[in-house]
This record gives sequence, structure tokens and C-alpha cells, in this order.
Amino acid sequence: MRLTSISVTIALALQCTSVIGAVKPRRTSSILINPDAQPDLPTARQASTNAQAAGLNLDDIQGDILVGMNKNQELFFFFGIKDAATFKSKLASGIVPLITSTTQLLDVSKQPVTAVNIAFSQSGLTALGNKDNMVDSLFKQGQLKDAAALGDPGTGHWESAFAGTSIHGVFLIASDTQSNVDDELKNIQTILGSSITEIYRLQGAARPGAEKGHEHFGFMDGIGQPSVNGFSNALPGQATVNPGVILTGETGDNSASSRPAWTKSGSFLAFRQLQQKVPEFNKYLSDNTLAVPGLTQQENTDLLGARMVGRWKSGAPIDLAPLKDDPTLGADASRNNNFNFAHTDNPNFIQSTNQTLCPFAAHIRKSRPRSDFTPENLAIHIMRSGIPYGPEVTDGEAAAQKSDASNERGLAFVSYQSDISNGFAFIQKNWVNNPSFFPGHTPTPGVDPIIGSTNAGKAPGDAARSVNGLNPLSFSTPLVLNTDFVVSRGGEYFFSPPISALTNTLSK
Ligand code: N7H
Repeated sequence: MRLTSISVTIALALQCTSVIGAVKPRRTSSILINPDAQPDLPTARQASTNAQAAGLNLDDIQGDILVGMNKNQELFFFFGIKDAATFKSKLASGIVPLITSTTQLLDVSKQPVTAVNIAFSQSGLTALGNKDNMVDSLFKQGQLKDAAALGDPGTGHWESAFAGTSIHGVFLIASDTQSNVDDELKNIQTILGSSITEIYRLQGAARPGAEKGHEHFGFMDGIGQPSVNGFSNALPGQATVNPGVILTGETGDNSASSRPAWTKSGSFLAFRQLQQKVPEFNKYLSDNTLAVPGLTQQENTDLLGARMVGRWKSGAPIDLAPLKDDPTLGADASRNNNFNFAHTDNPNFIQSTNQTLCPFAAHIRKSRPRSDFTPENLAIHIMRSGIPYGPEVTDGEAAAQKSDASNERGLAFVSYQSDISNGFAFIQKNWVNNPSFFPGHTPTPGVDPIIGSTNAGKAPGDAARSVNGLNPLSFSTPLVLNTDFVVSRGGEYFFSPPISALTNTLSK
């Protein structure tokens, strides 16, 4: 268990103390969910020991950055700044005390009732009068100007709020209950009054019951996260990256020496609202079911989905469980990342041509090619911290095999990295959307069937995408995907500052 019963006991003890007024009441149940499949977070003590050795200040790093994808309820509240002077003074006096650090999130007894993080766009920093060069060209230009390069078919599908430069910042407000989130938003709005205006909000929530931790297509999410030096201890198969791959100004951030000093221990936040067409995805799988001998029709249908993702719905990697789901493997965080596509124990397995186990185009192989690079590329990694949004598929949608426009659902995608061009944007542009990636693999992989797009600059609408390797009986017979199962509704690039900078720089 991530948050131990010991910490709950401590929390209860603190609550008892609070009865006599010495200590503020704290939580006894966590804000975070804790599916077995996801790597455990370090305990507060482990993280603190690791951080001291690496010189990281976990009290200064906003909590969402390293902790990852495991909130119960999370609201993204996008705002514009109307009155910079008032905003700055309220930021320092009223908002900073609400901002939740990494240290606080790691221990139930230190978690607030509702966690709050804040991040600013380039236009937001400009609105605050900050003219510093953040040394990130994509942050500077904003996501709208990056839409075509990301493969979005124009911005016709974009949420109108993102199709402009008026979003100055975003509050990330997370708790275990919706009412806590609503109360905290009211509190923030009362503090900031008319100094901000609401531009857009997106409410995310972990899916219900047994689907907790799974995204809307049904696959367990949040498994393949890097282990960050100075924070966590790596499980077998997890990539260990320098803190500066995720955090600006830290070891491993190539631009550390040119960035403003106040940005040390911050991170760039790439936000994307990614709509998921779940009934259409399921229809495609059943219409194109595979024909692997020895499997039932349903097993062949499930196999196609697993080969598109690279994992089964339980989280089990197909590289280790190639034909059927293995929920015990999926739930075992010490084994479910322990693979690298190489199979060096089998002298007949030629990694550059053999897709019997995992297709070259599978989403997890495109987005983290592991040993396709020798050695693994440890510079291009992101910390994903998103959450599903929108309702469950209704019976009517399932029967019609078509999404109802009024029931939009998807992934409120969040990734953190020290350089957007080397993080989210690199993965999307150079790997996922690139039909020839990984080079030297035969036949050419094609695009990532989940999020790959070759629509750059075209009119909104589905463009056929060709993917090789999905059929284990014929690697070179492409499957043509005529529907975009994931539709970009746009987003923005933000910077999540260290907490000290909110007081010392951004409110001055
Ligand atoms: Fe992906 N999905 O349901 O198929 N993703 N992703 N992603 N993704 C992963 O390992 C999904 C998106 C990465 O370390 C899993 O957590 C969906 C974007 C990376 O082995 C599943 C959407 C980008 C990894 C999904 C979406 C990435 C990863 C397996 C959009 C970056 C880790 C579970 C709606 C550009 C790879 C897990 C590794 C894993 C899905 C978006 C990147 C199930 C539905 C935009 C780096």
C-alpha cells in the first residue's frame, strides 16, 4: 500500500490532538487512488532521503509534478488575469498557503482536504509583467501555434477556450470528493474576486468501481512512469531519469544555466483535452477481429486492442503475455514494467523484424521504445499526471456503436517535463506521428494507432491511418484505421513554478 496504515494512525492521532486545539485537523483517507498496477509512490521518508542526496527541495516542488496520475477528482480551472496588481497581492497572501507541495501529498496525515496547484501560460507570465526568457520555444509560442505540428487537423475540433491566447493560468484542484473540489474552487474565487475571470473548466474523475485507474478505452493507466532520481526508487524495468528531465534547473536539464534562477524546481505542463471515441474504438476492434488459432472471437478482438496499446486492459504487457490477458501480472508493479522488447534469451528473436510479441507501432512502444534504443534514451521522458473526464459509455451509445456528442469523454492529458520540445511534443511529433519510427524496423511501423495522427494542417475529419504489425499472423498487412479514436480538442502549454517563486517573484 502506498499510504500506510501507520500514516493513517498518525493522522488519527493528530486529529485527536486537534480536539484540544493544538493541531489543525488533517485527512484520514487519501486524495489519491492507489491501483496495484501503478508503481507505488515513495513514502515521505524515502522521498526525503532521496531528495536530500540529490539536492531536491520537495517542499518547494508543486505536488502534481512528481506524484503522477492518481487523483480521485480533479478540476482544471482555466482563468484569465483581469487585474494583475490585485491578483499578485492575493496570490501571495491567499493562494500560496493553499498550494500543495510534493511532501504534503506523499503523506495522508499532511495532505490538505483539497490539493491545489497553479501553473501559468506565457501570456499569463506576460500579464503579470514577467519578461524573463523561460528558454522553451513551445511554451513561448503557446500550443495553438503548435497545433499543426502536433498533427491536429486544424483547430476546428478545438475547444474555443484553447483557440486563443487568453488563458493565463490554470488551477488544478484535486480531492477525494467532488464537494471538496467545489468548496475549494469557491474559496479560490472568493480570494481572487474580480482579479481573474473564468475562461473554461474541465472536471476529471477516476472512473468508478473496478475501472478505477483505467482510462476510458478500459486500459489501466499510469504504469509506465519514469522513476526520478532524488525522488523515487525504481522498480524493475522502470526508466531512472535525472531530476532535470522533469524539473527545470535541476541536474539533467540541458538549459539549466540559461533559465531564470526562480524557475529551479518548476516544470513545464503540457495540457491536452483528448476526446476518446470509445464505442467507435470497440466497433473497430470487433469489425476487424484477429483470427489467431486457438483463441475465441472475443479473445481475438481483445488481442487486437491489446496490440494497439501494448498492454492488456489489466496493465499486463503483451511483450510478456502475448496472447491472453494476465491480470495477476497486470496488478504486479514489480513485474508489469520488467520487459524491454529485446528477448535476448532467445537467439532466434530478431528485434528489428519480430512483432509476434509487441507491434512496433503499439502505443507504449512508440511512446517509450525501451531497448529499441541501445542504450535506452533517458532524455525523452515525461511524467504523466492526467485524469479521465466525461461520463461512462451509456447503453444507448454501446448499442449504436457511436458516441453521443452530448456525452463527451476522454483524457485530460497532463505531462510534466523540463523542456516541452524534448518531452510531450517530441514524443507526439517524432515518434507517435512518425510512420517510420522506429527506424530500421521492418516493415515500417506506421503511426501509433491510439494517438498517432497524420492530419497535420488538414481540415477537421478523420484521415485514414495505416498501421503495420497489428496482425500477428501477417506483420506486413496494414490495418487501415478510418476513425480517429482520439480527437484533440486542443490545450495549452503552462509552467508550474516552484512554490517559492509564487511568493518571491510572481507576486512582486
Ligand atoms: Fe498514453 N491508452 O489508453 O491507450 N497510454 N495514452 N499517451 N502513454 C499508456 O503505461 C492513452 C498519450 C504515453 O513507459 C498506457 O501507463 C490514451 C499522449 C507514455 O511504457 C495506456 C491517450 C502521450 C506511456 C495509454 C494517451 C502518451 C503511455 C499504458 C489519449 C504523449 C508510457 C499504461 C487519450 C505524447 C509508456 C501505462 C511506457 C502509456 C493510453 C495519450 C504517452 C493504456 C487513451 C498524448 C510515455
